[in-house]
Amino acid sequence: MQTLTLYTYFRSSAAYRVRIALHLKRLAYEPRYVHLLHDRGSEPDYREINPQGFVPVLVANGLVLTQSLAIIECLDDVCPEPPLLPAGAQDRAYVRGLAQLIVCDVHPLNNLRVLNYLKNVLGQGEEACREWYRHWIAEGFAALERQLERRSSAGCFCFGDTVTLADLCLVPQMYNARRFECDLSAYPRLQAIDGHCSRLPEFCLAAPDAQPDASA
Ligand SMILES: N[C@@H](CCC(=O)N[C@@H](CS)C(=O)NCC(=O)O)C(=O)O
Repeated sequence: MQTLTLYTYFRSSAAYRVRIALHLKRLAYEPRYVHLLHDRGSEPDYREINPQGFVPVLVANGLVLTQSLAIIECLDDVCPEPPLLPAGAQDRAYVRGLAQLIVCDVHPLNNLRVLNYLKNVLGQGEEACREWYRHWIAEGFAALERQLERRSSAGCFCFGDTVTLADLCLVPQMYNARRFECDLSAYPRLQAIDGHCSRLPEFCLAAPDAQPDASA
């Protein structure tokens, strides 16, 4: 991959997943900042780039790639080191299942457009929206914690001793949960994994507060 441009927003957890992958793969990229709260940033018409209006988008050698999991798996295919999925078919499915629990079943319910709809169209107040947010985090995290407990693979990460796709999805969701003051005390495994990941330089470089647009 020669030229990589990432459309990103510091607080976007989907973009955060891709930033971690890019740092783990040691792939340099040019960031383009899309301010989700300010009419999709200064891009002339961001929906020309991504008709959904979401970040992240990765433009790789001129080709527009959307959807964080698709982007990360593409990076993993093209730059296999370090691998973000285990070798065996069943283990790969297991790790993808953990990732999708977050990406498909938790994150979309708490997306900006959903919160805006609750607030602006259905007339829900700030506290009701926060309650909604916390509810879906609690449901998803409880299931994920149980799933990790059941498999109880030794190691510091979601799957054994190496970082996988599941960790790339968990850490940004933990960041979101803290931002919305969710009670995380019932998820000791998730907290421990998040703690291990957050000490790795690649995760630190990708973190929201480390992004130049965090202070814009
Ligand atoms: N399934 C997409 C979700 C992308 C997504 O929801 N991005 C959020 C930021 S984390 C966004 O752009 N939201 C804008 C909105 O909700 O209006 C992915 O994994 O890339």
